[in-house]
Amino acid sequence: MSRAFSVCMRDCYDTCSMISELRNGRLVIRGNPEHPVTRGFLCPKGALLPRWFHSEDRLKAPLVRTGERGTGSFREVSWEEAINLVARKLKETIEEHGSESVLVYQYAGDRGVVNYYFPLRLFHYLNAAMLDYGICDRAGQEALKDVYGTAVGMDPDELKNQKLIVYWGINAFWTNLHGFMLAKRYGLEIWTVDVVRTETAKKSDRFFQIKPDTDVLFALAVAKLIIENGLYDRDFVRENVYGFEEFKNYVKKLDVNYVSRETGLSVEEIEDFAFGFAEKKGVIHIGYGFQRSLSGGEAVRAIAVLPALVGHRFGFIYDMKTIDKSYAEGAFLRTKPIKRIPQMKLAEYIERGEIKFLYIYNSNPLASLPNQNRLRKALIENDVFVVTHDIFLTDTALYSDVVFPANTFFERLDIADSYYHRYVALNEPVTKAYGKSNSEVTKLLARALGIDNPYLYEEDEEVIRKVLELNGLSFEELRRKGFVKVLKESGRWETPSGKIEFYSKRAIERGLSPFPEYKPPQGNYPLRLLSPTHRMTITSQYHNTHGIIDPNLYMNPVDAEMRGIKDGDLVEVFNDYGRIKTTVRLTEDIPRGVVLLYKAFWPSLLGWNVNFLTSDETVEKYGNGSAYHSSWVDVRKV
Ligand SMILES: Nc1nc2c(c(=O)[nH]1)N[C@H]1C(S)=C(S)[C@@H](COP(=O)(O)OP(=O)(O)OC[C@H]3O[C@@H](n4cnc5c(=O)[nH]c(N)nc54)[C@H](O)[C@@H]3O)O[C@H]1N2
Ligand SMILES: Nc1nc2c(c(=O)[nH]1)N[C@H]1C(S)=C(S)[C@@H](COP(=O)(O)OP(=O)(O)OC[C@H]3O[C@@H](n4cnc5c(=O)[nH]c(N)nc54)[C@H](O)[C@@H]3O)O[C@H]1N2
Ligand SMILES: [Mo]
Repeated sequence: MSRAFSVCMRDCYDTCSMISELRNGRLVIRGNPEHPVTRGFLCPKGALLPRWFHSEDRLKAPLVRTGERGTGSFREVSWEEAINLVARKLKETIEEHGSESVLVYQYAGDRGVVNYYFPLRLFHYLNAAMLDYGICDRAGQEALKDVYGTAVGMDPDELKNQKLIVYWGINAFWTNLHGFMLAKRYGLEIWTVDVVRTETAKKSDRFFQIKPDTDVLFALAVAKLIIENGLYDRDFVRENVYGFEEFKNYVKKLDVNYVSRETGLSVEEIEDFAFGFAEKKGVIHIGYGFQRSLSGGEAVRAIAVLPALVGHRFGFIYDMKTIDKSYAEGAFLRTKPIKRIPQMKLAEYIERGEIKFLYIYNSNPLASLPNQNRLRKALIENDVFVVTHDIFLTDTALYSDVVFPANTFFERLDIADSYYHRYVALNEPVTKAYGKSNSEVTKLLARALGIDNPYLYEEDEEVIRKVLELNGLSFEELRRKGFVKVLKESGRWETPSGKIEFYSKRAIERGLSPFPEYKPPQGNYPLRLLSPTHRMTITSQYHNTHGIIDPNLYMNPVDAEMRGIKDGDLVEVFNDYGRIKTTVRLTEDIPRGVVLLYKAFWPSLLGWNVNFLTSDETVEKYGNGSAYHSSWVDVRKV
């Protein structure tokens, strides 16, 4: 195979279309210049994909544990032995503890439609337990459904008709570079609302530096000023908004001086935001990052109101469900209802003895889940058989009984859509190196289990063709260009009233107030610990291959001085979940009362990562969404 279309399959907004080839045995990649959003340039971490692909560290043979869990004692075995062992254990577990004691844990380590979904067919067939996803964007999903009935917002191609975009709690220059460049290219004014003066903030026309967890107040105050100054779109609101009068009365009570004190924004800044946003009819890219806190859901509900006030039907960007992928997943193979286990409660369910067999792929929970001390203890102390399918010997693999080597997306056929834009892209194999794809392993397991259902043996290309066909798309067109845009009607508001609900009936049904509510953040340690993304990584990926790891604690100089800490000092960061030691970097980009450690390198590299300190509380009313940012710590010099 010489030239091929590839897709960067990372858990990333952009889902870049690329052109790949093998030259003298080395992988060479470049951006596909035809792709309207990703436009032929790669982000700095994507450009290093060949290094990841050729990494010497890639797993080459299946492993079976021989010593204590987590110590890395394994022996290499044949595929046949590994598959038979896993199949036998799976059978025994189901016979002894029932099919719901088997949990398949997967996430977006690779976003290929086949590679992501196909293994679920086997676990549906077995009636196994599955995740109720809560690690990433859940609270915001629930919040937007309360207001719009859906979390699917604007097609970013429509940015060309806009004047102002607000990046609210998203570091787009690092996490959605092509989106940021699109906004620039279309000449939009760019504002950022963040706690930290991020690269996005520095590159914005305006930056609103807000105190953590106070976004709900800020957004409500902006709404109040827009309404009370008559700057909202009266016709649009009259026709399309449910509960406007009630909402107006609700925000009337809000004292803007109080909002200013709580948020740390001056009254003038709040007014500037309100008046400018109304005048330019702003749209908002609502970040995934900032909603991972105890107040994230309430904040997203409040923010969601603003674009509607100025007349947008769907003036927010959050999620995009371009194609229906349910055929690939095959829930129709199930004969019992699904037992869903909240993703964030993995440790708790293991402790309770409800999970006896854990099958993990496309994810590295022993780096990415919070409260790692608890999770690791749960795995060591309870009787649970763990199988991990990964490209590398991650921490999760280290804690497993059997490890299957995975191949990469450069080695197989697949397609992917994006959660940001409306293009579906083709991924063709370029070459073969090590390991097997997720669907290959699924088929081997099904065979070893003696299952003869044809859906478990469907060829990848067949699955792809069928998914495309069900979505009215042609494989041939995809083959010609490498991508295809999915045109969709602008959606309807799937709320109980059929309108945009400023007074949310769904929220009431879920036991919440019809309006977003503010609760002052509270912690039992003085410093708020944020753990956002790093420019060069994807959560736990690439630290081992791109040679970049930033373990520094970032801190405001005033907080440091109070503790006798100087730039470069070795410090201990601690709370009730754990303690870690690292060097400190002082910067005024971080406000007082906040410290920052980037998420979430392999703990096996340095003996820790930020998730030894993060809170495993979940936001129950918002789908048990994660609350990483609602973690509190103190710091002392060592
Ligand atoms: N380079 C890179 N790109 C990535 C990833 C990566 O690891 N690295 N991860 C991918 C994944 S899985 C996801 S979900 C997305 C996430 O993409 P983003 O949403 O951009 O991610 P974060 O950096 O987690 O969070 C964004 C910002 O929220 C801010 N923040 C924290 N608390 C608050 C608050 O209370 N209010 C406000 N207004 N802001 C707050 C943080 O300071 C941070 O700058 O990125 C994807 N892309
Ligand atoms: N402290 C803190 N922690 C966080 C966050 C935070 O903001 N702060 N963010 C959270 C968020 S938003 C998310 S989405 C999660 C993400 O957390 P995870 O779901 O754990 O994602 P990754 O760390 O990207 O790990 C994906 C794994 O899949 C493997 N993989 C890649 N391709 C393939 C393949 O083709 N087949 C197989 N079998 N494996 C493959 C990779 O090698 C990697 O080990 O992390 C969460 N963790
Ligand atoms: Mo995420």
